[in-house]
Amino acid sequence: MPSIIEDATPRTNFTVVGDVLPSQILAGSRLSYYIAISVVLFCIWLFQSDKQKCSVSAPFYKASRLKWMFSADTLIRDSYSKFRDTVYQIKSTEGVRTIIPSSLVGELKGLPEDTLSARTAVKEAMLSEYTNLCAGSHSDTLSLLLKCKMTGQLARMAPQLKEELEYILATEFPECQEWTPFKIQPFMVRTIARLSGRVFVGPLLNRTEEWMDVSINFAITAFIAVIKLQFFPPWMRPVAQYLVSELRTIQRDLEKAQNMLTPIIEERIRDAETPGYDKPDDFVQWLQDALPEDQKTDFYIQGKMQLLLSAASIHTTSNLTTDCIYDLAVHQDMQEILREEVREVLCDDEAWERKDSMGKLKKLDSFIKESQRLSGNVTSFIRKVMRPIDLSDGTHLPAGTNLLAPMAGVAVDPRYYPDPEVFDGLRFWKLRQHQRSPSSSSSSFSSPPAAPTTLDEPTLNANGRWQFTSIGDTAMNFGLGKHACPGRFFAGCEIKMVLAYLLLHYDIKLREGEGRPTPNMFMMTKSPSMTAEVLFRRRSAV
Ligand code: HEM
Ligand SMILES: *[C@@H]1O[C@H](CO)[C@@H](O)[C@H](O)[C@H]1NC(C)=O
Ligand SMILES: *[C@@H]1O[C@H](CO)[C@@H](O)[C@H](O)[C@H]1NC(C)=O
Ligand SMILES: CC(=O)N[C@H]1CO[C@H](CO)[C@@H](O)[C@@H]1O
Repeated sequence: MPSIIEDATPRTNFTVVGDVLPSQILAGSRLSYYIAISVVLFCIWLFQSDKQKCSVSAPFYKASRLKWMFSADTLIRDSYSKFRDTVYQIKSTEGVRTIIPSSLVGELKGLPEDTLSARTAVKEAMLSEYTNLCAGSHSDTLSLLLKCKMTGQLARMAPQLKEELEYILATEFPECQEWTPFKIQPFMVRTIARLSGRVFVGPLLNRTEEWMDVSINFAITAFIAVIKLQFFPPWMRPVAQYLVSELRTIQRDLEKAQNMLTPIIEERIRDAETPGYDKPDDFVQWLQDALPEDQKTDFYIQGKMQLLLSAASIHTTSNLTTDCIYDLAVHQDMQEILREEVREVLCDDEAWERKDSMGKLKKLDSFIKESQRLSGNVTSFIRKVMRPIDLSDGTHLPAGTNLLAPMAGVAVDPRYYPDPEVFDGLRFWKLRQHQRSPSSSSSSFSSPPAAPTTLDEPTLNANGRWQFTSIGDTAMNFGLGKHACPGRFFAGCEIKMVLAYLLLHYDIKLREGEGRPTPNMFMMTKSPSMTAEVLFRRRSAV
């Protein structure tokens, strides 16, 4: 089994409050010394008074820091059901957060960066001054390349992705002649890292364990570094950073990435001079072509952008794929429904490569979106107010206000999603059918929700708003507005491929008597169980 992942992924189940400092955060040398210091700091931190003055004229929802740390999803749900369409505030571990309801987020999503900044908010959340996790002026290049180069050409990548998928299944997935229990989460991380790696760094590094290792672990190391730093009050961080060994690991990883990429880029620059040279088609090359002349040989920045790209894409995508597997295991009936669709659309090898194939998997698309609705992140739309904003309900947001949207609440608001607690894999598929032919309204869904949903993608067709990749004021899993996730089309494509392939070849079920694996909740990040096993059995007839 993939030992790298096993060792590197945080294994702690962050549900026991007594075990407040995840053991993993303390791992390493000088353990007992570290524990002592951390416990003292944690107590100071837990009980320190919030001197921050709040100049937003909105009510507060009272909750302890512990609640924010370990059960942010219930915190957001409960507070949302109390305030709903009103702006309210919560004290988070890093100060006050102002929560913007769906009914008002529409007024904000179009505002420019110098008024409402996504970059500053993310930079601060990642404590970039210490972690160095920020692409700076290159962020826009990154988004632009994903939007232009990647999204438009997904079909072209399909054969490579499928090849890679077959390879990893052959080498790292159990035989499964009989029902075989398998820990799917670590496998998904490696699968997605491999598929993405093929498109990010191309075939040269695709199967190098060292690259897999760095690209997977960079995000995890960064996450731990940020959490450790957050335990120290801001004034202590300039000194405290020397206690956080992960910060040095981040630097080492950046150097590793640089060293691995350098020979490849150098070779390409040399080859480019040969007439008739056929440029490779991957992110390394797109970036090469996009960078200004004087940065084409800046291998450090190119390595860094690769790692930031991996950090933004691997765990987000693999976590959702894992959640989909858990949901498939619970909802046995959906497997045959989806398999039927997959068989129809992907009837032969060429179909996998056809431009519109993935788009035709509408039931699967709906299933993935439904999984995401219930398992997705707790909050979204992380923004910082740079210039004062007045909302139409009279709320004044002064500069410096930190915003969040209460996604975990919106996702189960019956006004937007009827029977919100029910997992209905075909929920969005039905909505799409409904929109296309209003006359043949299905009984299970007769009144379209009054959600003020708007589309940011002008190219989407009429039923586009219920697609996995559609975003709107009540569907914020990929954010909203100009900074919405530019990788979501690729993510959708990858997830569909993996699920389609697994559905065709395997039956999936939970262990006898077990329910759906419970998610982990830690610091606003909700993620699927890392240790749960699901049973797979190879299907004789595809
Ligand atoms: C299921 C998988 C994914 C989820 C849930 C997800 C979610 C998000 C969210 C919530 C944001 C912030 C948007 C905002 O604040 O408005 C974001 C930004 C971003 N995502 Fe994703 N993402 C996923 C996959 C990917 C993939 C596969 C890539 C790359 C290929 C990617 C690249 C990015 C980048 C570069 C940004 C920053 C955009 C900007 O600031 O302009 N993401 N993503
Ligand atoms: C969920 O939110 C947290 C905090 O805002 C963020 O660090 C994490 O990357 C998000 N995860 C996904 C899947 O978007
Ligand atoms: C994905 O899941 C892993 C393991 O459950 C977790 O450590 C990580 O924070 C999650 N990442 C995101 C972006 O949700
Ligand atoms: C270095 C390496 O193993 N590269 C491989 C990347 O993937 C392609 C096809 O999947 C292989 O042909 C390469 O050998």
